[in-house]
Amino acid sequence: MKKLLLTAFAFASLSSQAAQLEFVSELSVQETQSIRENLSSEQLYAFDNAINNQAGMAILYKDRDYGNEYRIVIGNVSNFRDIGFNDTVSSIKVINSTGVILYRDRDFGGDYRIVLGQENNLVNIGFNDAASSLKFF
Ligand SMILES: [Ca+2]
Repeated sequence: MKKLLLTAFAFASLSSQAAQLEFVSELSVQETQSIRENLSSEQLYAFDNAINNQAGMAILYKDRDYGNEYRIVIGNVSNFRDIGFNDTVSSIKVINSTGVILYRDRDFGGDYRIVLGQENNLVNIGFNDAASSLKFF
C-alpha cells in the first residue's frame, strides 16, 4: 500500500512538472502597448517580428515584480554588458519559449538557474543582480 502511494505521488509530481514545462508567459495587451511605445522603429520591427513568428524572446527587468527599466532580448545573449544590463536583472518574463538558462558569467559560464515562463523575483532562486548571459530552450 505504501509503495502504491509513493508511485502515485511520483506520477503526480511528474505531471505537474510536465505542465510547468508547457507554460509560457504572455504579455498583456497593456504591457505590449507600453513596450511598443518605447521602442525605436528598428526595435519595434524586431519585437513585432518575434511576436508574429513566435520567436523566443525575454524581457529582463531591473527590479522585482517586473519593475523599473527593462531590456528586450531576442535569441541568446552572451554578455549582458552589451545591453547595459550586467548583474542587474531582478525579474524576467519569457515569451514564446519554454524558458531560459541564466548564467552568472558571460559566455554562458559559471553557475546558472533555469527559469520556466517567468520569475517575479530572482531572489527566490538566489540569483538577484547576478546574471551575465542567457540561453533559450
Ligand atoms: Ca536589480
